[in-house]
Amino acid sequence: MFHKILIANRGEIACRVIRTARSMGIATVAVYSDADASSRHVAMADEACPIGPAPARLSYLRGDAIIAAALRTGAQAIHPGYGFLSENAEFAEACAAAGVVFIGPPASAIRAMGSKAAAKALMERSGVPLVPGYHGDAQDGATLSAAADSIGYPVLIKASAGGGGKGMRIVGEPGELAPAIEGARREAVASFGEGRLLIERYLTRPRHIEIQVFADTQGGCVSLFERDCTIQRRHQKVLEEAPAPGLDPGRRAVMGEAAIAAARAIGYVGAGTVEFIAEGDAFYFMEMNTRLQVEHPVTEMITGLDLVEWQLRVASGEAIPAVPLAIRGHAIEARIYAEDPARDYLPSIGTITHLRQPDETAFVRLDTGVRQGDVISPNYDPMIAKLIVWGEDRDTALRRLSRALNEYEVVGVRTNLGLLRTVAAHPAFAGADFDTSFLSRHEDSLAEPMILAVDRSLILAAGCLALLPEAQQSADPWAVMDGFETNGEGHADLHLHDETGLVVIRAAPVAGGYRLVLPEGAVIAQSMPGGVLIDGVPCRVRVLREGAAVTVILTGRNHGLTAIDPLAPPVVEQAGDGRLTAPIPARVSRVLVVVGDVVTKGMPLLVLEAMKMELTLTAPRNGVIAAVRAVVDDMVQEGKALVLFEAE
Ligand code: MV4
Repeated sequence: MFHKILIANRGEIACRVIRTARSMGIATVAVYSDADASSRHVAMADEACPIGPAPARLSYLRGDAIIAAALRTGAQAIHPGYGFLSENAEFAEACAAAGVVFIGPPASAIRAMGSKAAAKALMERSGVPLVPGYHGDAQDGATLSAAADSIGYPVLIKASAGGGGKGMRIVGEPGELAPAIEGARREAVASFGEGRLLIERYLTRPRHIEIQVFADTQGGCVSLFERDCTIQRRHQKVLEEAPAPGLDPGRRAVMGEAAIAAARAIGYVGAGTVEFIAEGDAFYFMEMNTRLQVEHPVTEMITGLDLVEWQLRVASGEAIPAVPLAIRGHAIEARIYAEDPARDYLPSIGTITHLRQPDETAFVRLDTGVRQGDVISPNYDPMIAKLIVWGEDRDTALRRLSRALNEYEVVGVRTNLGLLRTVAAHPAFAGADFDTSFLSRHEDSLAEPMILAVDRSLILAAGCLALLPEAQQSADPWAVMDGFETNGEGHADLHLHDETGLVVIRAAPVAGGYRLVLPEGAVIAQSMPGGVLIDGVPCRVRVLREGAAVTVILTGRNHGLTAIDPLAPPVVEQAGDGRLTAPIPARVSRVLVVVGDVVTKGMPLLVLEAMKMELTLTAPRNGVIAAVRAVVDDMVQEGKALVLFEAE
C-alpha cells in the first residue's frame, strides 16, 4: 500500500478521499489554487501545495504542476477525484511516465469510452444491449436519413464526442431531420472539434439507472449494484438513490452482468460506472464514466463498503477485497448547491455567512468541503454538500431525508434546498413514479409552498425580538432604546419589510418579552434558546441579525426581514455629483423612477438586494432623472452608476 498520496481535486471529494486515506494510515497531500488556501480540504490534509491562480485551467487542470507537486512531496499516487483531470487519458499517461500511480483506469480504457460511436460498437460486440440506433462511420445525409427511417421516429441525434446533453436534438418526423442534423453537427464541431453524429430511437419516459463496477488488475470484476439518478435538472443530477425503486433481482443481475461485460471489454481497472437508460423492462447502454462518481456514497451506504478504500487497494495492486456483496436497506443522496431558484438555478456567488448542518449519525452522512465563512466563487462547481441518508426501506430513508433537509441552515447564498425539500415531500417521488422529466413535469407542484399565516406571525415575532432591545424582567427597556419611534404610552412601532411588503408592528414591553400587535393579532413574544415563545408556546426558529437585516430560518427555509426606521435619514445618500451608484454588488429588485421624473432629495429611487438585504437608494438631491441604467433583476457591480440626474 502507498504511504503517501496526492489528491488532485478540491471541495467535498478531496475531503472524502483524505478521510479514507487517513483511516488507512496513508499520508495526504492536498493541492490548492489561490482561491482555496484556507479551504477545508487544505486544512484536512497533512501537507498542501499551491498550484496556481483561481481559474481551474491555471491550477486544478495543470497536470504538470500537479505531478511536480507529487514528485516534490514524495506522493506515490494521485487520486484525481471527479471532474478536472479524472477522465483525462493524457494525464493518466503523464503520471505513469513520471513514475506516479494514477488512481483510476488505464489511459486506454478512458479513451475507449471517449467516443460514443466507438464505445457503442465495442459494447455491441460484447453483447451489451444498445438503444436501437445508428453509430456507423458514414455521415452523409442519405445514410443518416435512411437510418432514422429504419429506427422509427421520434429519433434523438447525439454528438459522438458529446456528453451531458450537448449537441442533442430530438426529431419528431422525417421533415425535421435535415436541419436538426445540420444544427447538431455545427454544435458538435464548435464544442468538441468533431462533428460525428449518431442516431437513436428517442425514449420519451426513460429512467437513468447506472451500475457501479469495480475491477482489479488480477482479472477480478464485480458489480456493486445500481443507482437510480433519474431526478435531474438540465442534465445535472439532483437526487440519487440505491437500490433503484422497482428493479427486481433478476433484472439487477442481468444489468450487473452487462456492466461487467462492458468493463471487461475495455480492460477496465478500478471504480467505474456503466450508465443505462431504462424504459419499461428494457435497458440500454448509454455511456461509461471512468471515474469515481459524485453519487458513490449511496452505494457505500447500502453495501457497507468504502469505495475509496477499494480504489486505493486496487491501485496499489491488491485484488478486490473478498467480502460478501449484498444490498442492505435504501440510501438517498441530495446534492445541496449554492444556486438561485429565482434565477433559473444559476450559481449563487457569495460568502456563506451562516451554515448549520444536520448532525451526522449512523443514518445521516454529510460530505462537504465548505465551512461557514467560505466563499462560493464563480471559478468552481457551486456544490455546498451532499446529504446522504439511509433507512431500512425507502420510506424510512425518505422521512430521514426530509427531516435532515429541514435542519439545514444556509445564509449568504441562495440554495436549492427548497426544491430538494419539495421533491422529498412530493407524493409522486414517494411513489417512485418518475422519469427524467420529473422536475419539469411537476414544476408547478414543486414550487415552495405559501407561507402559512401562523408561520408568518412566528417569523415576524422572531424578527421583532431580534430588533428590539433585549427584554427586561421589569425595568423600562425604552430607556436603552434608540432609533425607534416611541411614545409616552410605552410602545414602539417597528417598520419591517418582508416578502409581502411593509408591515408595521406595535411592540410594548411586558415582563420577559414584548406584546406585539401582528397583522394576525396580538401575541406575547419571548426569546428562548433555539427559538421563541409565542403566547407561551415554544417555537424552534433561528434568527440572525446583521444591522437592520434579519434572517429568520424556519424548518430550513429562510425569510428575510429588513427594519426600516421611518425617522432615520435616507438609507443611502450620495454626494451630489449627479449620479446614484450601487454601494455594493447587488441585484436590482425594484426601479421606482423613469426618465423625466422630478424627484426631491430623500425620495426612494431604486431598491437593491444583496445577501438577502434590501437596500433603498434615495435621491441625493432635488432634480430630474436623466437616465435609468438598471432594470429589475440586473446584477450590478459596486460603483455602477444606476441613475443619472440632469445637470442643475
Ligand atoms: C437519451 C434519451 C432518450 N432517448 N437517449 C441525456 C444525457 C445523455 N447522457 C443521454 N441523455 C438522454 N439520452 C435516447 N435514445 C434521454 C436522455 C435524457 C436523460 C437521460 C438521463 C437522465 C436525464 C435525462 C434528461 C434528458 C434527456
